[in-house]
Amino acid sequence: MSEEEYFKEYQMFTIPSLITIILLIFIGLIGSNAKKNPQIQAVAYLKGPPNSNNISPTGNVTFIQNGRSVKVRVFITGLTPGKHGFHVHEKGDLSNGCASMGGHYNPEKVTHGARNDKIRHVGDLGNVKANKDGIVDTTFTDRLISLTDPRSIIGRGVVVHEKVDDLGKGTSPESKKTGNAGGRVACGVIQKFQSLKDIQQFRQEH
Ligand SMILES: *[C@@H]1O[C@H](CO)[C@@H](O)[C@H](O)[C@H]1NC(C)=O
Ligand SMILES: [Cu+2]
Ligand SMILES: [Zn+2]
Repeated sequence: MSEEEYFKEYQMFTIPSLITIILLIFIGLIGSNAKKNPQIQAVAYLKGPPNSNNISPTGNVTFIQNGRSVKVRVFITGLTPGKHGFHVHEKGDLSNGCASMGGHYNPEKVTHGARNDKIRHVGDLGNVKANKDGIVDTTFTDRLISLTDPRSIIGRGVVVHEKVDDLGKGTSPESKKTGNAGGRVACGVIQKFQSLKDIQQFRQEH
């Protein structure tokens, strides 16, 4: 082998392997970043038809997976003052407004209950309380809903009801099914985001 031939062969070997090494370092960096920031977030933007005062409820609900529990942040305006049933419903289907979102998300086929009950629908998040100006601004943590499980709530619907959810403690049979929370005044589809930047992007586009 001449010196020139040797050099060519040497080059052919080193350049592709250099590229491979650089790629591997890159993949490693991306991987370790994903581990450092495992937060999975989702948002539902809520909207409803105008109420008797000609006000349309609007709002947003943010979900952040935190280990096995999910932090839920709720902002809503335009509600009537007082408590309103607040659930994850089975379908993220707005084709017929909030009516097409199906029933409470209930993969275990159990009875309706309160958020802190042992037996409840996965989607049973209790009530949110609007102040005298019709505003809800609240945060809570739930251990049953999830953004990662096979039973994830991503792609399903958030529904706010006209009336208070009796949490399954009422006397009518309907109590153990829906909590007698009445009509649906606002709803939205739960969408997954990797970062706050993605959420801002989505807001600008909608
Ligand atoms: C939700 O609404 C509140 C109040 O209008 C706002 O400050 C917040 O940025 C919104 N969050 C998202 C994720 O859109
Ligand atoms: Cu509901
Ligand atoms: Zn329920």
